[in-house]
Amino acid sequence: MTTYPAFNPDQTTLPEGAASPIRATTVDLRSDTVTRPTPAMRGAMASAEVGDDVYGEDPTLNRLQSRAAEIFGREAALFVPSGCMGNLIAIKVWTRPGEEVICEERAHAFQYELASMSALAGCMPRTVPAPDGLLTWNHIEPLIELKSSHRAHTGLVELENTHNLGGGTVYPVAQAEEICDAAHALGLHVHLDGARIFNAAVALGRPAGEITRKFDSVMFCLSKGLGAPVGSMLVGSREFIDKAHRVRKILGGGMRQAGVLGAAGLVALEESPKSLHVDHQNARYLAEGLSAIPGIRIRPEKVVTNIVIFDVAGAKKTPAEICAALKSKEVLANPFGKHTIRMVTHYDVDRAGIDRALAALRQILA
Ligand code: TLP
Repeated sequence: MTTYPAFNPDQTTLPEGAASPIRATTVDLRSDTVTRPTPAMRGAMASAEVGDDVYGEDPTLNRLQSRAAEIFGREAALFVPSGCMGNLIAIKVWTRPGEEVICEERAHAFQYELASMSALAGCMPRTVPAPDGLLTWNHIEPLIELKSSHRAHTGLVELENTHNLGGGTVYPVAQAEEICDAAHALGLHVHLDGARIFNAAVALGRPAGEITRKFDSVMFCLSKGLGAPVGSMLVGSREFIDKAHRVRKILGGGMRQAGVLGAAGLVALEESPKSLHVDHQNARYLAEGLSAIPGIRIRPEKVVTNIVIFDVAGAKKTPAEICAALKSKEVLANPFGKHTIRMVTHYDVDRAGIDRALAALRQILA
């Protein structure tokens, strides 16, 4: 089974003491998490009406939660500090300690969430590799165990859309729905790590609520391509959200005047999906440019959202060396595997920035 290197943002950050950690001229392609709040978000934050959310009295957060529930066609939603916490809460709500969570081998919840499902929910991941990270029911069915008195029982199925390590790949709706239907027929719940579900929705040309309607719970991030400074959402039934609310508190995620964050989240939710297609166009443009550089291997046609993962096994430098060289040219990217580098497009990087990244790579690999 493949293991993935520790995600090490320090590899590409500037030295301590710098006035601003990232210079305005830097092309930062490490992640869409680096997006800074837009002027509209900052304005909304400054004037947000707030209250104590632990009492359920923050009007801005309540508005954000109602709007998220509405967009996803669900009974309720909950604001959570991070995507990791959102996934963990869902796992804790749907499972009991000692159960297994079936997920793809490169799932974020398995690779990059510090084994929280084991440490804090008492669950064991049961993983299976799938092409481009996209599971089918045929991958999942043989892993399900519901009766044995020897083996751990399946507690939950978890999918990821878009699939980060798969390269921002998108589930065909019918494939995801078949999994949900088949799991439900066995009495199993299905949680979606939809950190970038709006990217998937834009790529499919269908509303986020429609492509996720069969999942029992969905987590999506406001703080990635949507650009909010902090926060993710869980959506689901009233009963699920009531339980999630308690688990959030257990995990220390009860917040007070969180409306200042929610205000940015509301702008992110309403405005940002409209321009994600530009990030996708830039990602494809980047992938096409990369495919013409000797030593780099990538299939541009596979890049359908904002994540670009390319293979540098054919270059004479390691991913870490290449990223260090890029950094000296004020282009930031993350090594993302033994032979791979990841670049993620977002609204803080324009076409000229992509051209700079491509020119820097051409020089480094020449
Ligand atoms: N992903 C981050 C890193 O952790 C790798 C990134 O830069 O892409 N699900 C998925 C699919 C994610 O990509 C991430 C973050 C999360 C969950 C966790 O979200 P946060 O960072 O808000 O806890």
